[in-house]
Amino acid sequence: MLSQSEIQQQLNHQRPGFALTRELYCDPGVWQADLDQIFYREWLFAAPSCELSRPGAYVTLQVGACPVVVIRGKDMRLRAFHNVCRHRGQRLCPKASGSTPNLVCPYHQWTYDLEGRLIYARDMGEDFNPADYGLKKVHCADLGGVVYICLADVPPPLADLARTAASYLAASGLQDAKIAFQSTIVEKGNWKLVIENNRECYHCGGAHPSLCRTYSDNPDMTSMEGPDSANSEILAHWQRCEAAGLPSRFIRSEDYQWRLARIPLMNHAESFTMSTRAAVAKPMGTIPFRDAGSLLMYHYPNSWNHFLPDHAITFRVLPLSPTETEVTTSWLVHKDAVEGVDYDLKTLTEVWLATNDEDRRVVEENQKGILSPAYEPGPYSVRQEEGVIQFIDWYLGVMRGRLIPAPALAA
Ligand code: 3BY
Ligand code: FES
Ligand code: FE
Repeated sequence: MLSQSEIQQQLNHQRPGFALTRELYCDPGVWQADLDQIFYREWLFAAPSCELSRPGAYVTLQVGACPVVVIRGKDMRLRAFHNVCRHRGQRLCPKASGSTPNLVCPYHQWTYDLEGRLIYARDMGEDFNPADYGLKKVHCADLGGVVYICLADVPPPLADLARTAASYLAASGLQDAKIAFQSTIVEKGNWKLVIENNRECYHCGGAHPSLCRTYSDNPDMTSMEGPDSANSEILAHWQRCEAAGLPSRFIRSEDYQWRLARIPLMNHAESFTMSTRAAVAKPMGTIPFRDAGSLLMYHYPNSWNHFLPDHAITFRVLPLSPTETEVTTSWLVHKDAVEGVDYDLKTLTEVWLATNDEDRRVVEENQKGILSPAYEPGPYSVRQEEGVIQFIDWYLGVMRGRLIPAPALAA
């Protein structure tokens, strides 16, 4: 396990434009540093807000050592708490999601209301003050239909992303959505390999036969890397969409931590289906044409999303160990869409279920190769893997900035 200064050395000697060293992908010390410096400090995607539409609805997630619960209050506000009982530390909600009038600890039934206040604790004596034992708060924000949490005491600024997401997501109907299907898989690979894999389509032609029916693997056609890489077809798409009131142009944060862009699918495909037609008859939101393509949104370190006229797909990435990562995918449809009438679940989910499984295999094989003593970091393709280069630059920038070497003692 690398020490802090060995990690700094690895970060500082990283060759620009090349994949990371084996240690930076799979050393347990680096994994802990990734948790400490990134996952415990950055805003993380937790759930689509429609999963929490009613008071008492909750979702849980495990961020490194921290179990977290996000829950809708009676006042309709979303709150997040450490999912840890203030009595003897039991994990409060063991389920991935559910609905409850109060949070009742399964161990000795200490009971908290939806605002995190302790409202019941049996036989704790005269001096016991329940107000001293409320749940510990975690920052929580709903960015126009996607809920983020942050474990830091002082979270990084969110205003730019919040403003942009609110305007880009407004037409996607996320407030009037429901979860049609959810899948959670474990990929036996480091979380950075999962994100890297998502940030390029160099592998798509070889790995994703069903996705490639609708999603172009030509980097110019997906404008992954910036507005300047957009070709005339994308520019025309943006013009058409924006004239119809849909913000679409590529927009990102200065440090590349997040990006939104609405890209056309191939040959006016409507959705990620085998037929290329919409999967859901009842559209989401107010997008005025069926071939508006996919609004792509990524946010490092743990999410990418596709918002389409007929459905949306959110992806949540959580590191489980140096070489294991959980990926939860949610398919959202209009809340009034009826399965079997407005949509068929297989048609809706088959392309991304297959794509996720294909990506899982790619990531697992990548991890296996990197664990070999023969592994040597190779160069990224600037044309095909610019998105990966940007992610790695973001990662290195954050880690180098935060793992600052201890200053020498003043003489
Ligand atoms: O989900 C994405 O963002 C796309 C689809 C395939 C690879 N990736 C670039
Ligand atoms: Fe929760 Fe005892 S640990 S009530
Ligand atoms: Fe892929």
